[in-house]
This record gives sequence, structure tokens and C-alpha cells, in this order.
Amino acid sequence: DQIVAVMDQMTANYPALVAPKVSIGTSIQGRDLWMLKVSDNPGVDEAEPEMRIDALHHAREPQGMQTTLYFLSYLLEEYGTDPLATYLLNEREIYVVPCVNPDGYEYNRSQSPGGGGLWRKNRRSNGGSVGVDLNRNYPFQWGGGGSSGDPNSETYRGSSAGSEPEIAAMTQFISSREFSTALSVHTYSDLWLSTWGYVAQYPPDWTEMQEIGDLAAADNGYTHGPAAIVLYQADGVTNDYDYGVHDTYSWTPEIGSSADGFWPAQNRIVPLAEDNRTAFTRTALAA
Ligand code: 0X9
Ligand code: CA
Ligand code: CA
Ligand code: ZN
Repeated sequence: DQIVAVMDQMTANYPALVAPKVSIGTSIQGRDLWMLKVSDNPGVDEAEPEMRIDALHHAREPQGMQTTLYFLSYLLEEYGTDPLATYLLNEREIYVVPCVNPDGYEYNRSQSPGGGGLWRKNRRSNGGSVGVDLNRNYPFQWGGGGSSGDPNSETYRGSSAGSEPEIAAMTQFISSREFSTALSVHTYSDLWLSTWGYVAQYPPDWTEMQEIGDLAAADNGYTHGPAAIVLYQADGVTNDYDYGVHDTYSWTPEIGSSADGFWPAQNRIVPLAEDNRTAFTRTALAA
């Protein structure tokens, strides 16, 4: 409810820069997956490079959503004052899905209203267990050694590629646009992860991707590199789908250190978001 309220408030406060939110689909429990388009002339599909930002594939990673909404606030509040914010809103179309997993996030809220809930997956009933890892369910290189076929696992990939309605909504939405760059925001570990996740190899466009990702990560000092090389193998992930299917250069920021964890202290929320503002800005510029 609070995420929806912030989205509506942005549209109300900046109607010339934020289109009314659009539902790209619904979750297992019937919650809307809301999308906000931010640009000048937001009601018009202009010939401007398109970028996507999403967050909360994993229900216990709210700092990704908060960093994303903070970035939008920066753009909107500084439009007409800061030349970079003005340029990005004039020359880009930024499409934002701040909560891909509303059922899991709401489950955490209901169990731990003060924060601290550690549920990760969606709320799919698997019979004896609950939940599919939405960042293992994408229909590209689905079902390898970087995910699990065990429904009890935290990295359960689901019964088939794209089986989850949240991921079906995302792939349909992604296929309806032409994103040049994308950020699928997670927490935590101070990382800036690129493709590939499914195999420990550098992608074909690595020279250019390295330049862009290095520039992004240069500002906050996060470690940049392919996920399967700098972290671990993971298949059916958002970044690999973006790049493998749509040629979109796509990264996963893992925001914050182990001291911040999944639920940073309240006084860390804005500093962590600010730590990533320039990195987000550079990814939008690169589009
Ligand atoms: O395991 C994951 O899904 C991500 N880490 S997290 O701690 N947020 O769960 C990493 C996914 C990395 N994959 C790619 N970026 N390709
Ligand atoms: Ca525009
Ligand atoms: Ca366009
Ligand atoms: Zn995550």
C-alpha cells in the first residue's frame, strides 16, 4: 500500500513527467504488479532510449525498491535545476516496476510488521511447501545447476520456465518495449552484477558492458563483473533473460554490505540509496 501511495503521489505531483501507474499483470494472490513510466511527455511513446528498473523480486530486499524510488525522486525534484536530471527526463523513457513480488513482501510485512522478515520467494503453493524463487524462473537457460528442482529450496526454479504469473507479466512487459539498459535491483553485498549468471563466461558484448558497468560501479566502489564469476552460478535470472533474449544490457546491483543486511537500519535507507544515485544515473545515460 505504501509503494502504491508513493507511485500515485509522484504522478499527482509531477503529471508532466510521470504517467499514471499501469498494471502489467497480477501475482499469484491477485495483487497488481504496478509500473510507472517517467519521462517528459510521459503519455507519448517518444523515440527516446528506454531503460527499465525493477525491484523486490526477492521479498526480503526492500532496499532495492527504496533505492529505486529515491532515484525517481531525485530525477523529479531536480528536473529543471540539475542539468543531468533534466537531460535524463527529456532524453530517456524510464520504466519502473518497484515490486515484482508483492505477495512475498506483504507476507513479510504481515509476519514482521516492524521489518526483519526473511521470506524470499513468491507465495506459490507447491503442495507440501511454499514459494518459487522468481529470480530462477525466467525462460532463458532455465533449469541448470544454478537453481534447484526441490520445492523446499530457497532457489526453487518452479515447475517450468516462466511458470509464475509474476514472471509471465515481466516477460510480456519486457517484450513489449525495447530496453537498452536495465537494472534488476537486489540486496546485499556491495556488488554490481552483469551477465552471465548461468555460466561462468564473459558475454559477447563484454567490452562495452564492462565499460558501462565499471563507470557505474566506479562511484560507489561496488565490485563489477559477471554474476557467475564474481558471485555464484544462477540460472533463469532476470539479467540473463534481458540480454540473452532481448539484447538489453542488464545488471543486478546488490545494495549494501553485510552490516546493512536485508533490513538496513532506518537511518541507512537514504545513504544507501544515495550511494547508488550516480550508478543508476550512469546506467540511464548509457541507454
Ligand atoms: O541469488 C540471486 O538471485 C541474487 N543474489 S541475492 O542475494 N539477492 O539472492 C544474485 C543473482 C545474480 N545473477 C545475475 N545477476 N545474473
Ligand atoms: Ca519523453
Ligand atoms: Ca519510446
Ligand atoms: Zn535478491
